[in-house]
Amino acid sequence: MKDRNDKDATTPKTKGHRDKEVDVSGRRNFLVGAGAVIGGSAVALKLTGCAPQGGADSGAGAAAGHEGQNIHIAPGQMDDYYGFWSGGHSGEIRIIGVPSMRELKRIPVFNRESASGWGSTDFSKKLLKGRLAGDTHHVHLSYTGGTYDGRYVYVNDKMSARLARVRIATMETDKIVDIPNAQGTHGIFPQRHKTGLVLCNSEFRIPQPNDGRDMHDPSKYAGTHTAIDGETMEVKWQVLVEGNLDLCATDYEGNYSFASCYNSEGGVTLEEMMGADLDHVYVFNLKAIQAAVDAGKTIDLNGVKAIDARGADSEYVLRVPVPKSPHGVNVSPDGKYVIASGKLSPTCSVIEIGKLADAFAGKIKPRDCVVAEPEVGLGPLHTAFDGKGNAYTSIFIDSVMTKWNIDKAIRQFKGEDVNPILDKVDVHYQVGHTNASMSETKDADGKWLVALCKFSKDRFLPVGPLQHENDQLIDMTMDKLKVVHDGATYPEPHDCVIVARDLIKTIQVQDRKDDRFRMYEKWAKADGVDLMTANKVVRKGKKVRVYMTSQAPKFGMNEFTVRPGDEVQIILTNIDNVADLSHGFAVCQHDVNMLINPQDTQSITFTASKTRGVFWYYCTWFCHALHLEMRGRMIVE
Ligand code: RUQ
Ligand code: CUA
Repeated sequence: MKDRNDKDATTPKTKGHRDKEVDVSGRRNFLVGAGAVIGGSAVALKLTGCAPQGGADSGAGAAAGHEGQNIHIAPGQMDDYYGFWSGGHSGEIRIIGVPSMRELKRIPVFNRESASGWGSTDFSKKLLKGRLAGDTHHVHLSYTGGTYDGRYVYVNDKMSARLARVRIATMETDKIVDIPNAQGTHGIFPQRHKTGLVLCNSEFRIPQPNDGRDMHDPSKYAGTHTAIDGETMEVKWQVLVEGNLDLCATDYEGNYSFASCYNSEGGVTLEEMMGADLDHVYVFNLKAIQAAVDAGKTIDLNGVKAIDARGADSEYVLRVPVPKSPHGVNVSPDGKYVIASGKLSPTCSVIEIGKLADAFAGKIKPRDCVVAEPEVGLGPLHTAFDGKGNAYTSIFIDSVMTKWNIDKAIRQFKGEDVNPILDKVDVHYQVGHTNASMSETKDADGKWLVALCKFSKDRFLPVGPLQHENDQLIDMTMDKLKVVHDGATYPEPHDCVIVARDLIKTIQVQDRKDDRFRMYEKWAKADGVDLMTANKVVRKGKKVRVYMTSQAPKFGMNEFTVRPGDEVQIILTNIDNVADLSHGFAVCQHDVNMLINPQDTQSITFTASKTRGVFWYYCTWFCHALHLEMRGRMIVE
């Protein structure tokens, strides 16, 4: 949705833009008027070019008598929540402390990362299969009983249609799976009663199979809704559909998964995608699909058991009509409603999950499951919840967060004269995703709301043509929403989840029982060495394995010798058994650098210099007063 041209056009001239007297009402009137004229058409998107809004304190004031929450985390104190942020086209995940909004860690996933050596180490190369770029949008944690169970984090790669998993104990990526028959894997969501399956949407339709057939006949293209086992990370089944599946959500019972779906026209250009008045929320009947898979009623699609559900509604897929191009789908914490945010329509569509069984049975029309359609503003994208019956929708074009009440919206839809809109607060600017503390669980607690703004414009010191995104923190405990913090962030977190800190348990020293160590132990056994003690060079022809230990402030070997052009594999075990005592291993002139945490083993393979000489290896993580002395020589002779 980001339009760089618009961004240029709206960069504030220089000063004056923080002045209170800047008139924002003119711009709002303009937008609202224009929106009314063009209705839900794509032209609305061009309106992202807006005048700068009010300054730092343009957020609505606190309700009288309630000061709101304290966001200041004093030195030595810790945050109440872990925020898991996707890193967008950086290909990573970030851990942010909430409410301080301090960045606590970056977890490399689909990217190459110099400090840790992710993308260079043998283990990460095995997972990445030579690809070093990714596009993460959606992070979700594994669930048990409707809330986070502290086992895993899952994240999508839109670029190469992959799903990755991070183990929470170590916050390290441990599996990456390719999703066949899919491009543009976008929305993902784990089952919430128990993960279980992780459902993955393909946003781009392709010929099925994509082997050169049907390339010039887009009417034959299809998208896929894929189920992956969150434990084994195996692809279990796929359902073929005709639409572009965007965001994903699951219910709390294990019955359904949901996908917003645009481009019901089946177009391949923007113009072609804008013809119809309606698009859909697709409802996937997981039990019916599983029964068909178990009964062998599937086709084989590149080795995947698939159901072709294109065309009409069936026992597998129901299409609930909603206004054109819905984007976010979010399920309320009470498990009752799916809320599809309108994007091109100024409304949210509220679908009552309890009515879906009747719609699948043909007793009511799919559209009868829509029980409310409140007007929330221009360009609604995503919705968060406070667990008290209120919804908070990010409004892209208006640059606001809208707080609204679900029950009131339903009553209004039935004809009652009530206004479901409770508050709007300006955010800066063009908010994409939003989420709230524990909002994606049954334990949504209504404390902190985050607006992930796509543009920051005038909010930070300028740093050249590429400006930061702006993650804004909002206190949601008062009647009025209040923006309390601006957080500059590197491109481009799409989504986040905010998790109560007591649900996250990590280890500080590697657990040698971890599966990852079996690989190194196998090699060591074959070479007759013990990883924890060995400092030894094992040569097989041109292949040289160097087993080494590290213990502050020394490597187990002061030098080792190889021959020009050898394939050298360093297998390094950090025998330090102390929290926060990590070492690094870098080799001069060889593009080699990796991290080895306490009690960890990592390995990296490279080609030794073709010419003879001395090449120092050294520790890259400050580990000891004698850290700079922690080094040795690779002698190539
Ligand atoms: S989707 S706003 Cu991946 Cu909304 Cu980005
Ligand atoms: Cu070991 Cu620095």
